[in-house]
Amino acid sequence: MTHRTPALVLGGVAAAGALLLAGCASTPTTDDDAVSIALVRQLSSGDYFEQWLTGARAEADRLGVDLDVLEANGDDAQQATYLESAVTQGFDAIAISHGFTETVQPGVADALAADIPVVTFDVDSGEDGAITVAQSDQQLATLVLDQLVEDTAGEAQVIYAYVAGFAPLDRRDEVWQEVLADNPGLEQVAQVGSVSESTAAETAAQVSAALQANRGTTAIFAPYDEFAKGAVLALQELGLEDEVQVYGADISTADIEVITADGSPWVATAATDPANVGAVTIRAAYLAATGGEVDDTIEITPALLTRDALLEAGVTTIQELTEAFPELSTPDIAPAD
Ligand code: SR1
Repeated sequence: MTHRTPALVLGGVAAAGALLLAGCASTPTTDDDAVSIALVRQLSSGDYFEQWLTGARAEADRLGVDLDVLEANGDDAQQATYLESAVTQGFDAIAISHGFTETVQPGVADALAADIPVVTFDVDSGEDGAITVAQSDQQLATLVLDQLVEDTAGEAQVIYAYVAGFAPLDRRDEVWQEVLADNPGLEQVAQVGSVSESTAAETAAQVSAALQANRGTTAIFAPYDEFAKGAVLALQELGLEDEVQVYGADISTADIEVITADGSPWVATAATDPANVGAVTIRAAYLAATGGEVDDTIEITPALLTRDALLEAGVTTIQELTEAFPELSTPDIAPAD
């Protein structure tokens, strides 16, 4: 299905964006002719979110968009406040990354009632009128879990990292539950996980405790790169890198370094290019704000990246990765000039 909103009188609404947002660190909009987009994020720390924002900013620059980034840093009430503030100020479009339905639904409903298009990434707004962007989380989990099942012949004691309530993690969890049901030789011996400003460190402590309580562990399913990095840290601390393998999600230059390091237990990840996903989200918001055509639902296909494949390709950075795996760039999704 395709979404089309009436073209806006851009100068008038952009002027409203020139107001300072109370209490936020955004740059006021100054170009009256530019399309203004507010990007309201729940989460910002970690490689994934940093790279995503780099891609979003670069795409906004390319399109001449005035982008105001409102970072809630994990504070849900703050995210709701920023969202309502963006509605009041009359941005031409609002993009939202992560969060929870109960946090964002009122603001999204208000934005849509004010004819401000909304693009959500990785959060269910509970509102039909919003354009949704997601990685194909089901495919992402399937790719990496197929690898786990192949490597272990379906026989493994697995520590699982998961925090319920985050839309992408919940979608990946559905696949994990199916894989567990289909492979009776797989046993989940512990569940760990924490999403915070220091996810990797907290996950490392939890994985370390779980490993010591479950000496027969042979695999860790950690479908978020901060979880996977935490799992690797725990294995290194306990000297278990040769006995337990990590199956993760996401990719970054820092992740590539961890995966390709000598003796790394992180043997596979499934990922999109986060910068590309940020760029797609901004293009969707831009098209919606300017009366362009954009699909109501956008899904970005991930690729399986094994440690062996990264080593064979000689990839050491995300830039080299996107050259070696060109399918990670998707300029044809929501194209805009
Ligand atoms: C807490 S949610 C973390 C996930 O959000 C994005 O979808 C990334 O893929 C990451 O794994």
